[in-house]
Amino acid sequence: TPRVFSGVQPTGKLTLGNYLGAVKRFDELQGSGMETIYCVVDMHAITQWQDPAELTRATRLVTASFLACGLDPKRSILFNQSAVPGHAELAWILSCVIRIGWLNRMTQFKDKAGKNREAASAGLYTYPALMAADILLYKATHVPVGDDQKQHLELARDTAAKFNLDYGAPGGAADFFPLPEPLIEGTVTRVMSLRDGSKKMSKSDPSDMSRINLTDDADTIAQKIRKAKTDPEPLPETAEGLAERPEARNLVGIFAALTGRGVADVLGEFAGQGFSAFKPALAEVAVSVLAPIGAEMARLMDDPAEIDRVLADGAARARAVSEPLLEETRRLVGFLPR
Ligand code: AQP
Repeated sequence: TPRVFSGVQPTGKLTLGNYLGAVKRFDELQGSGMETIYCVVDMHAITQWQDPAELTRATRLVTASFLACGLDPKRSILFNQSAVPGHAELAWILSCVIRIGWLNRMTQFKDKAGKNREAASAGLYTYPALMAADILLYKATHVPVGDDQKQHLELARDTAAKFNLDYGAPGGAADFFPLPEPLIEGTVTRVMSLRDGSKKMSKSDPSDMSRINLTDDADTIAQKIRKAKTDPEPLPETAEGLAERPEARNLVGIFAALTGRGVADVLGEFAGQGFSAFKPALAEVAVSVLAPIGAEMARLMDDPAEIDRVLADGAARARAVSEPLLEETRRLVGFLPR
């Protein structure tokens, strides 16, 4: 059966980018006939130092946003990565399959490590091995991600193919790991910062004005949209008219994604109007989608024990799915049976 796996790091509050690029899609895939496994990837989060108490809280908060966005523990396996030790074990095996040259090409490492690469953690560098393990541990076939994760997913495919080659042959294991397909779909696959149309909206951006958080209240959302960077031109008639206007394109794309309308349709309504008319309309749409999600998250966060129970139950199911596959992987590598 086709199986979906994806994860989100508990490195802060989820943004509108995480929602439109990932979690909204996770929800839609629950009804697709594919098995769905969604993970709060706390082990990825510590590739850059996290305050421990904050990490604990953010792990519950991301789980609360999963639930508030419609992910259903009855229909999906929802768990946190560190509760299933197989992720770390398979990551080690795969880091011996992955070549250093592959890692050296990863643009996210270059972005996140900044100028002083020598001072970045080794975990930040080998992050793609853990990400490949996350997916292959379940033999997942489909991975919904935002556009920024495309390169890591290609590396996961290359890793699966090389493992199959290195450890395949006698016994017929040549296609032991399926090559996972990226699902990069939706009206906006990359939501950009509200302050800079060339940077993606990110939960770790130092400026809170650059993003809309799922927990922002109505006034904050309206204020952030009012202050969002734009240009002085009115909105164009067609999508081509947005090509050289990254900030305008971003806001129109967000409007379209939130309302489930096409960009052309949105421009049909707003062409010729300036941002003083468009921004209040966008704020209204954003508040109507996000306010109920924020309210439900707040309600769930009042009962952390219930969130922990959901995660523990999901982790037990994730272990049950992955353990036989991991045992087979150990056998292929030549480790003694347990
Ligand atoms: N701006 C975005 N537009 C569309 N999709 C996005 N995603 C993230 N930002 C955008 C998608 O959200 C999923 C979870 O991301 P992650 O938490 O694993 O880490 P990330 O990609 O590094 O996201 P952030 O928000 O930028 O976090 P930080 O600031 O901690 O690095 C992924 O599927 C991602 O594509």
